[in-house]
Amino acid sequence: MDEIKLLERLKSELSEDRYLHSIGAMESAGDLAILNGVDVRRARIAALLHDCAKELSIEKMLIMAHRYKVAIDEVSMWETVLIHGPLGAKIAEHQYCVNDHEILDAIECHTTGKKNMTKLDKIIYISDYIEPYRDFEGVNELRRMAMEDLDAAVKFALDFTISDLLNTGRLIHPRTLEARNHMMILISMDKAISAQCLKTHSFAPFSVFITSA
Ligand code: DGI
Ligand code: FE
Ligand code: FE
Repeated sequence: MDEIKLLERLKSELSEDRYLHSIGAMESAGDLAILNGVDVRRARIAALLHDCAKELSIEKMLIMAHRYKVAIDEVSMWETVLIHGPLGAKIAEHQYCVNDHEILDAIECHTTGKKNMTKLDKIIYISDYIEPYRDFEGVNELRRMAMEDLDAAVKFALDFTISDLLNTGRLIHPRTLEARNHMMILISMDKAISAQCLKTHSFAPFSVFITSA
């Protein structure tokens, strides 16, 4: 399906607000893709479809999860909002004819994140947060951060989500925690490598591990 057909179909499936949110995410994802050297078409399609399962009733979600063999883990059983990511990937594949696995993976993990996210995964995760229709305290700061440093923005957004989950007494999915820990380690490693490169004027990044061993 081309972008126009996807838009038409999605519009008929979603409420106006959710549709506008999806269009907003598509625009933000396109911008971030250019800045990060990611295929713009892929990023736009993934962002457009990321919430295609979000408005299904819980009954329909469970029926479709069964049909498409989406496993529902213990946390998602209690926090059913988490099902729309993995189920959305299956709906994108079977109902919107998307067969690009990088797009499907980005839709799948857009709510929790996961360990080892690709650049595309990160772009979809953060576009969902910063798209132009989103309005929460700190959103402009996060928008600026995302344009400058994708990893820092993803880590910030994961921290924000986790504190919100703690403050509101909800379950934290292991993938949310894994994503946050992974991003923190990645950023710390980058900092250590940059510091070492500056110190030694060397561009051999692995020297940091050799000298600190
Ligand atoms: O679908 P959207 O509303 O556009 O945004 P989303 O898919 O990022 O998030 C949907 C909700 O999922 C949002 O309220 C945050 C929540 N969420 C993210 N990670 C977790 C989570 N909820 C629980 N209980 N546990 C998580 O680990
Ligand atoms: Fe979502
Ligand atoms: Fe969303």
